[in-house]
Amino acid sequence: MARVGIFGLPNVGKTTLFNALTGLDAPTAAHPFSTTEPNIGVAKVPDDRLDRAAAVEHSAKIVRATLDLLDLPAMAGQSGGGFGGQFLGRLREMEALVGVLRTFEDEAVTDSDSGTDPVAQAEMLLLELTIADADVFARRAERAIKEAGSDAAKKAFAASVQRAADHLGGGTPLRLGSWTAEDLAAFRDMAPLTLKPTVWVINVSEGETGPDALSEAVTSVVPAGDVVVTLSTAIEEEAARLDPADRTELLEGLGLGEGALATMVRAIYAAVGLLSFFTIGPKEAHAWTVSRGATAPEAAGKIHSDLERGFIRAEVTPIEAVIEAGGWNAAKATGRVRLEGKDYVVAEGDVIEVRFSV
Ligand SMILES: Nc1nc2c(ncn2[C@@H]2O[C@H](COP(=O)(O)OP(=O)(O)OP(=O)(O)O)[C@@H](O)[C@H]2O)c(=O)[nH]1
Ligand SMILES: [Mg+2]
Repeated sequence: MARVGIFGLPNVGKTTLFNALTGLDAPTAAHPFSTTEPNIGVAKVPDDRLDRAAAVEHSAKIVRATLDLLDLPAMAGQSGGGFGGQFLGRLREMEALVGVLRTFEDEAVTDSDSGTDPVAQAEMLLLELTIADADVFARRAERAIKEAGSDAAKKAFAASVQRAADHLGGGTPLRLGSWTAEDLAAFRDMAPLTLKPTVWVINVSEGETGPDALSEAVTSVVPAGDVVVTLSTAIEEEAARLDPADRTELLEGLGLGEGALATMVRAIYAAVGLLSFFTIGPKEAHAWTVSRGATAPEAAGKIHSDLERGFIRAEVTPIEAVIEAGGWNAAKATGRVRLEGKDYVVAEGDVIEVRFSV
């Protein structure tokens, strides 16, 4: 399962986002540095395809995919107070990061540590992560060079780490470099923050969907490939507390569709190389998680080891086909379900029924 760390400047809505994603009630406050210890929780991955498929199939239960979330105390703000890099080590354990950028204005919630310019915040946060990596790599390079002696492999390792240290020392995140497989293997132990896939959340005022210009501006200062999502954490938290029908009404009433959290979580999934496939039946509609490139038997193994061991074939169709047809059996009856063998590579959104024999 993927672990995702939320970071940002003080009072920008990190814990509000964490609550929206987990349904938990971690304390939030109008004063900066209100989070003093990391919050840990599990986010159910919102996916309205699963809800719609469960509705047509009359599934008794819905089981969602999950992400492990960590909400950290704020990084040092412009006033220089706070925790600084103290908690950055915790981010190294994560597979992906979510950087929260504040644009919402609220007199009751001081922005003296962050400002409301998302571009400035993104640049500041990137620089902090880059400096933290630079520090770790510079120290490791020094030690590696000393230890290498005349050992060719150790010398190559030291050279890789030194190149990364120089790159970082110039203020550039590692994901803006080109690295060989050997380089990346050498970096692995340092778990560099600036190599982690990052999703940037622009936290806008309630009722705003946020001008596209803002997200374009942020996109232009973060490394290519990072995803930028605009949402209001306050609205999303409120929506997350409602039951599904009321939530849909609130979000659709605001023109937000299934809500930006779904978009954000799917972006995280894609960034860390995960995808969802489904099993849909009267008992339950179930979302499962596999790595991109997983074969049908590997996917079957997520459901039960017997299904992988005794895998014969899989019946497969996109979840949209199940929804459109009005259920799995109807999809089959209209010829939309195909048979796939053991080499089939699972696609995002597949509904799968495994034929097996043990
Ligand atoms: N008006 C408005 N207030 C918000 C929004 N998001 C969060 N807040 C408020 O801003 C304050 C700070 O939110 P938190 O979620 O505690 O922010 P944080 O980034 O976790 O703060 P620290 O942990 O102290 O760094 C709280 O009073 C929230 O209710 C928003 O979109 N609009
Ligand atoms: Mg907080």
